[in-house]
Amino acid sequence: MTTNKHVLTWLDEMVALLKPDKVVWIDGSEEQLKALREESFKTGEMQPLNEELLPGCVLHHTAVNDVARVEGRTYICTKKKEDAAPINNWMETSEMKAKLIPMYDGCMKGRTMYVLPYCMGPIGSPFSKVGIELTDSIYVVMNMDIMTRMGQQALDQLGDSNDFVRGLHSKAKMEEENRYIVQFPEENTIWSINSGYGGNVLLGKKCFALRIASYQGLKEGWMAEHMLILGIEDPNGHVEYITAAFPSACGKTNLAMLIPPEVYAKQGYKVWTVGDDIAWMHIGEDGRLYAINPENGFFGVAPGTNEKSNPNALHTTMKNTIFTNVAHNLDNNTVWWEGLDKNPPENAEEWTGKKVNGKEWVAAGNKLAHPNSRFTAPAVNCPCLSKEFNNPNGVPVTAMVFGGRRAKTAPLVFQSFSWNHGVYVGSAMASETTAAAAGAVGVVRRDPMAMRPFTGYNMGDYFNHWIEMGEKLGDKAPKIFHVNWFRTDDEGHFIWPGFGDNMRVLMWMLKRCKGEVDAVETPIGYLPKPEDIDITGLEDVTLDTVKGLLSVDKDLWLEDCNGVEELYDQIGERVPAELRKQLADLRARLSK
Ligand code: GTP
Ligand code: SPV
Ligand code: MN
Repeated sequence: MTTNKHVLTWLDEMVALLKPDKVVWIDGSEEQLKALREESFKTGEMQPLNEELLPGCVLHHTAVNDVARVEGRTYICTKKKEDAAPINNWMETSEMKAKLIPMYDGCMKGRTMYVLPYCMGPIGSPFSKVGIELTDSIYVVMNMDIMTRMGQQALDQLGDSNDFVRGLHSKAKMEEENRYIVQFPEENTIWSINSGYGGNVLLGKKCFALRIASYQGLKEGWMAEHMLILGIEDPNGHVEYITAAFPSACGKTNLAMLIPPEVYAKQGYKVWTVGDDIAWMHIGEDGRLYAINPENGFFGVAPGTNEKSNPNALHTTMKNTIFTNVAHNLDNNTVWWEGLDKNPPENAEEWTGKKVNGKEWVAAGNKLAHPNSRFTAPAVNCPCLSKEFNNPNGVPVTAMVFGGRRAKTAPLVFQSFSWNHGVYVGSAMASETTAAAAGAVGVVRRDPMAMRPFTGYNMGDYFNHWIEMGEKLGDKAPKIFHVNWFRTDDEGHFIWPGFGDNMRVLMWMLKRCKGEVDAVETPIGYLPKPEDIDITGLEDVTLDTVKGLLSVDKDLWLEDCNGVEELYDQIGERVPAELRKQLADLRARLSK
């Protein structure tokens, strides 16, 4: 399929190490994929679902100890410690290789190795990049087919170039204690072993498109961010684009696919999805920032997705979709998850594959689907997919948004005073942890720019890269905002309705960007006047509710500043002086 000698030389080395029985190149053809699906049904790796209700859809269960990203076992390996540490797990490159090579040695004996070329970003885009993943998993091949532009087209995009990411994945013996997800950014290389779960093994996604790409962006002057990309079309057909970084399982897919509330829909506003998880952003010829989505599908959280919260996502999953760790409805061979509807199937298999009476199981407080169960769905299925999805130049970004799950501190929305203040706001992000990563859920941790688990180099250098991008963009830089959909009342209920109604907040942002609305200057940034958030048609939200959502508790904020300082101290001397100054200025404003 290729004469690229860089590819072929590397492949020879890897075959010698892994010793597979058979090597199969994935060309991306329908025929080949069909044969692989059939094989996966035979081995039980995948189960076919109801062809009438869910055409082309399949179900997969992972091992019970392998259901989320494993941040504690994810490493950035560089020659020098200070280039990756201290937020990342670090190990020196050759030391890590010495540790992993014996595990890889012969691990594909008796197995087939798939050689999987893929392109991140639209074919033909100057901003796209190619990777090749070697894997012994059909699940990986089928997922990568949905999530990337896979096969011959990717090799054609690469040509004779040596600029491709070398990805190595083996399920090996699936030993939890020997699970490693390792990035070598200085060598464009990813090694993943002993896992079969999404973010650990679909190497084009977090490993390449964020960890490796963030490092490439540093070297080449662009940005790889954990951000959705959406467009808001006004009644005249003019579209403005917004990107937003929220930590894992904090609402990117939902915001990216939102349905406008009645008050906007009837005026003719529309929302278009460009991406739901990752944005690669370059400065365009006109000096503005342009974003492409490197992915070709959605690897979305299933629980909570329903006809009301996110109908676009639900419809996207109705055909040619892979479901991972959801519940199996055995009556009609379909799928179910918490929050899909109020009728858990009685005749069910819960996510581990165990047969249960679903109604009784759920009534007893158990979950039928794993909280991090996912769908892998093709972007083309999405009813609100942007016409610009394949635009090789991307879309111009008007506003950038940071946000997380904060029960109290952060107000519904505020705007930063400047780009550098916005970088501070991103660096100071904090959120309650979710099921997307192994470990405790609901603990507040600092998650700068939602990139804590995904930055492929020193976090201080990363902050500095943001500041330098702002210098290059000058007055063409997007405006930066912060949101919080997750404030709770005294009983722990979310106060803001969220989901589609989040558009009300986005509309305020766009007005700010166009200079069409005033704001209140506060110590933390510009806040809306409560009456400027349009609550027409909302039943449970009054002007007083909005006032409450916009209130800022100075003592909580001063306490939060201590948390930011701790983070900066942990990162150490590479934290830009500008951000230390932003922190000092914020404290001074809060103490006045
Ligand atoms: P990753 O794919 O892990 O990066 O997650 P994501 O950021 O795309 O998160 P997603 O949109 O899948 O949302 C995760 C969870 O948050 C789901 O259970 C949603 O139902 C819930 N959620 C999303 N948006 C809102 C919102 O506006 N309000 C509330 N209360 N919950 C929300
Ligand atoms: C996330 O955890 O942010 C995800 C899912 O988008 S995974 O691909 O597993 O990283
Ligand atoms: Mn994500």
